[in-house]
Amino acid sequence: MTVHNREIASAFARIADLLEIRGDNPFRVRAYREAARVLEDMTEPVERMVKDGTDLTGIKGIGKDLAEKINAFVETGRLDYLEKLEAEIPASLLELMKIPDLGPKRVAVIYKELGVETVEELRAAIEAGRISSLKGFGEKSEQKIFQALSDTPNKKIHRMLLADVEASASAYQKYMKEQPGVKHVGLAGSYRRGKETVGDLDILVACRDGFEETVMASFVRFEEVERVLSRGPTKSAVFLRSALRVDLRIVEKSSYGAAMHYFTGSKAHNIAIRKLAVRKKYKINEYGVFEGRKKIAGETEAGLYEAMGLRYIEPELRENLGEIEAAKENRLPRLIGISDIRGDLHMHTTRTDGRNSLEEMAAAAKELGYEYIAVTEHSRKVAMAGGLDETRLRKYMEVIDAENEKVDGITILKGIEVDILRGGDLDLPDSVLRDLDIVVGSIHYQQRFPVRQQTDRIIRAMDNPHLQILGHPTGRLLNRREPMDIDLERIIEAARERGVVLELNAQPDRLDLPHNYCKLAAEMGVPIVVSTDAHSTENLLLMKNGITEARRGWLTRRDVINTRPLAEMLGTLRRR
Ligand code: DGT
Ligand code: CA
Ligand code: CA
Ligand code: ZN
Repeated sequence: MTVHNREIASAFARIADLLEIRGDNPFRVRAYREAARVLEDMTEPVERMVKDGTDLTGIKGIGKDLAEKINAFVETGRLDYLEKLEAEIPASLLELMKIPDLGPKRVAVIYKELGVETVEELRAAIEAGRISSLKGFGEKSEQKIFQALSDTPNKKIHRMLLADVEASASAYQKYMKEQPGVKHVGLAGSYRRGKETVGDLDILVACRDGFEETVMASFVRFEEVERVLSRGPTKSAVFLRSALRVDLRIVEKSSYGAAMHYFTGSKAHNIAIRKLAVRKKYKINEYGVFEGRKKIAGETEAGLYEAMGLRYIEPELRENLGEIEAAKENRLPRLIGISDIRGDLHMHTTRTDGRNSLEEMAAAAKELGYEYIAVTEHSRKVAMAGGLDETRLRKYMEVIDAENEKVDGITILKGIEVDILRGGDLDLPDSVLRDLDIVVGSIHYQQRFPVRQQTDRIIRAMDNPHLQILGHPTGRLLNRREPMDIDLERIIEAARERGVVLELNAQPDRLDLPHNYCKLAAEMGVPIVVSTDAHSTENLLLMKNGITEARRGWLTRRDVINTRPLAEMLGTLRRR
């Protein structure tokens, strides 16, 4: 049996939640939560470290006690401690914790005082007026909880995709900028860090003195606001019709940089920066950096990093995954940007399940300033999407050749997204794959094989010299489907040996390869291609989302093949 880092991380996160509900020592709660975060981002399989006898306390955030728990988990597949907590505390309380306005502490109170364990019981307790009489609750919060329950009737409350937040976020920013007296409007939090999903949106405003009240009034009047959750002189929160929660804070102009830094986070990055400040005998908070009583930075973020003796750290890197050390030693990567991109190597057209024709896709790509695109339809196995068999593919290749003759200023490459079959064979014969410019191989079926079988299947597919790019390598769909059970380190190594390029699929619910493995791939010398998998001309713009994930993976222009001119790009693909 394999135990994945992800599973250990979620066990630890669960322990943290349960301990918090129980009202346990906050340091212990934090230790579990931090360990969960570290494990989630780690690419080296902890299971293997355990089997190799590596001392786990060498991992950041893992002490002796947690190391023992990991060892036990890997060996037995279970955690006595977690089971003990689960026996003690009903699992439904963890669901209650996700309701806005109900953190672990309040859930604990409701549970202990009223015996409420489920959403239904909570609703009944509210209707009986029993919540408002509890200490620390009151009528206002009872109403809020009730409202939250009606907004999210029994459905799981989950984080929104970054791409689904973008339109509201920029509209809100633009709107706030237009208000009288406003000097700066910044979007902070996980949104600014480009995290794949966001819990809530954090907005900061700096305004002229005396305008605070009107700024606040404007904030809650934004047209997309459905409900005001709280309103204070410098801090308010609203709920948009899209179900996005937005926090606003008004800050002093002289502290705007420090506040942007603090509220951009991540929390782990902030804590690490604060530790560094303590070592320098400084104090740092959302108002600035202080040496004794003297404020030495705070108006700008750049100034703050400078005062800390660090190079400026891009928001996408602020996860406390080595960026502070790198900034200290002046070895931060020069992150890739959207303007580095010269082409897109994965897209579909009306020939299968795309919404726009070949001509339209080519024209739109040209409009974006691209040098080349590859049209990569599905192969026959993906019948739902009208996948092509050899005959239809050959016909389409002729159509593409003809189109290429017609259009100027952009090269259309003939490609395929060939399905990787259950045993690792490709869904089309080598005789036709050989005649294509770009062969992307992806798995679309049988995604639930055991780890060994799934990993072998993918490596077997890469053994075919015609497979040049491995498409959406983990198969994850954010909020909907877990990644496949695969040994990605082995796959990346196999890709390196064979000269296979890994795709970072830019679809907002894929972002696959995930950023931590992009980083690993680059470190192992395996190139990445950022592709949109566009099914329409507008979809070509998703490149931006892929680039954000690439930046979170520390990638530079050099690590990504579609930043290169056509001939050079083709030269980086494996020879067949
Ligand atoms: P989210 O909203 O769950 O997607 O994630 P964030 O990172 O946007 O988190 P949020 O909205 O709770 O807080 C925004 C930022 O404020 C966070 O990234 C770092 C900072 N922050 C919040 N709470 C703490 C804290 O307890 N300690 C420190 N050092 N920073 C905090
Ligand atoms: Ca947030
Ligand atoms: Ca927030
Ligand atoms: Zn696909």
